[in-house]
Amino acid sequence: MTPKGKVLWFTGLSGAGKTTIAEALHAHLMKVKCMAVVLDGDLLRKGLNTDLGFSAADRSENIRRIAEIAKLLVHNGIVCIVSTISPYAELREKAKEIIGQELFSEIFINAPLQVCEERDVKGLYGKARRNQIASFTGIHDDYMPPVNPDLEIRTDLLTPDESVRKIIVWFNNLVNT
Ligand code: GGZ
Repeated sequence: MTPKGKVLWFTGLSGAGKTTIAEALHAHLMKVKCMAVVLDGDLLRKGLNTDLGFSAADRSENIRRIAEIAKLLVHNGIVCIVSTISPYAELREKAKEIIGQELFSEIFINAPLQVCEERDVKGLYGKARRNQIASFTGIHDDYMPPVNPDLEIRTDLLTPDESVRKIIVWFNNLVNT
């Protein structure tokens, strides 16, 4: 039987809008009776992944664990909206391998670093610039943008509402073809 679930893997810089869009998309899917969960990197790091930091090895383990959870959920017919920076292409490839290519879509939540830094919703970029946070993505650590994402959302050009609507249109097309 083909599972009805899908994994929508959001990748993007801190402050690009991943969490905001993930939550709004989740609310929409639940409203239309589509069972969905959000797996948010920042929240998981406060519980399941509290032992992990931001070295390359720890980011890799973080993504591996999140991909394994998404795999379990998606095989139960659940739409998983994963919201993590997942900064390196190889990490996202590994997640795709774990989950299975046919169930995995990569969605690039894209805003230029300068815009994310100006937003600085949590004050993390300021701390990173003052070296109060080490290995911060975009400042001391690389973010490799997806080369060929399934969908790109430019949050510097679209409102949050427009961003979510664009994903919904794309998602409806994905599940109905
Ligand atoms: C990147 C950091 C860091 C460093 C703390 N680098 O925007 P946020 O705050 O709410 O989400 C970010 C979160 C990153 O967790 P992920 O699991 O998404 O990262 S990864 O995919 O790279 O494993 C950010 C906060 O944690 N944060 N320190 N040094 N983001």
